[in-house]
Amino acid sequence: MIGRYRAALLLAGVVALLASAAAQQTGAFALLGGKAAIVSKFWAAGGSGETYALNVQQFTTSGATIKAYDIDMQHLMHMVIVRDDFATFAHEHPSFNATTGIFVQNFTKEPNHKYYAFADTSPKGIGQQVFRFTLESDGEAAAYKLSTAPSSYNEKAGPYNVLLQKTTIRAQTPQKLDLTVVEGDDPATDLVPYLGAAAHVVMIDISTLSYVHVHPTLKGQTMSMKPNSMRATMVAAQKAGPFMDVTLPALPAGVYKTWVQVAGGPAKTVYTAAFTIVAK
Ligand SMILES: [Cu+2]
Repeated sequence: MIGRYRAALLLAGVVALLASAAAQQTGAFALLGGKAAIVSKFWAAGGSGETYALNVQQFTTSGATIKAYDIDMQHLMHMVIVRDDFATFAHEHPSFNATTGIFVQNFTKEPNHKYYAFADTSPKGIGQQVFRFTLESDGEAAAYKLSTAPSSYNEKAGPYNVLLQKTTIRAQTPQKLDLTVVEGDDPATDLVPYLGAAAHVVMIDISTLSYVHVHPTLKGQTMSMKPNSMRATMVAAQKAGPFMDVTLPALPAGVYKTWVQVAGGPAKTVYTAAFTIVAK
């Protein structure tokens, strides 16, 4: 039982911490199915206007700064930043200072919204760790209504349409979904890998804010339509898609805001399609 005295001390400590420079946050572990093995700290330093430097520094459980990270998907850290209403999605790659062990990412927010930042790293010898932080709203947070209905299975991403096999799925069951990228009426022919994967899928549970990040794989090379041209597409090493499988882990029942990122076109531009997937 925590006595009144201890509670008061605790409160004083929290107040002191909040008052300290650039209020540090300890991240909440967010990787679905994973376990926290490190401690992750975050602070946002204000610059001009709505632009902030988002800092992350991570520690072993004994308090040593972690400076050795494995490269995952071509980067030391992936930072996903979503607005409180899940209407915006950013996938950034913070710069890393190997001397201090601090990652920094500049981010421009919109007023009257808070944001959730997910820092995804693989500390050497530990494996994947994802922590969530909150970038608070300056000014009163705007009211919003979250849609909890499954979205269309067909959503736009730049010049493409991304088609998921379905957006209502079974909870607590690993499953595979078809993912197809089309341009106009035809399967897209100019997709390229993005960060070493055919596509990237990030899902965030709107109530628990837990995080899932999976990489679709290319379907086998036997296609029912245009076999010759599709085969030609597949064998060229720098191509990706347009027919893929997304393998999902067993997901708790819930509503998942989902972003599918693909790259393509002459400039290898990255495009994002947003879905709402309901697991029940
Ligand atoms: Cu990815």
